[in-house]
Amino acid sequence: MERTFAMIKPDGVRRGLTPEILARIQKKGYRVVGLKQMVISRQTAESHYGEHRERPFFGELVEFITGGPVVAIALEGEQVISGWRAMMGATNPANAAPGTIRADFATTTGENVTHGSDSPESAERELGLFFGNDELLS
Ligand code: YYY
Ligand code: MG
Repeated sequence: MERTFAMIKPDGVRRGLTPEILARIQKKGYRVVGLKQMVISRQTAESHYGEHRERPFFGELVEFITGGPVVAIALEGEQVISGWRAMMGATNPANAAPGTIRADFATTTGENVTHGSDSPESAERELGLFFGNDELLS
C-alpha cells in the first residue's frame, strides 16, 4: 500500500472542479487520508517545486500556485503514485490521453488542474511539506 500527494491547483478550484476530481478519486477506489483547502505560501511553493528552480517557467509557476486556494489531498492505495499520475494524464494537456483529468479539463501546461507526486521519494517529501502527522488518518 502506497501514499501519494495530490493537489487540485488554483485553476481547478477556481473553476469549480473540486467535486468532479474528488469523485473520480473515490470512484477509482483510492482512500483520502488527508484533505484541506489552503493558500500555499511562497516559501512552501518554492520548496515544493524546488527541482524546477532553474527552469524559465519557475517564477510563473510559483505565482500561479500561490495565486488562489488549492485543495491538498493525501491518497492511499495500491500503486497510487503511478495510478494517480495516470488519472491526471501528461503534463501538457495536448499530449494527455482522452479521459484523463488534464485532457478533459485543461488546455495549457501552465494551468493543468492537478498535481501528483512522481516517485515514492517525492511523495514522502511532499506529504511532509503539506501535512502534519496529526492531519493524516492512520
Ligand atoms: O509533474 P508534472 O506536474 O506533470 O510536471 P513537472 O514537469 O514536474 O512540472 C511541474 C509543473 O510546472 C507542471 O505541472 C506545469 C509547470 N510547467 C510549465 O509551466 N511549463 C513547462 N514547460 C513544464 C512544466
Ligand atoms: Mg512533477
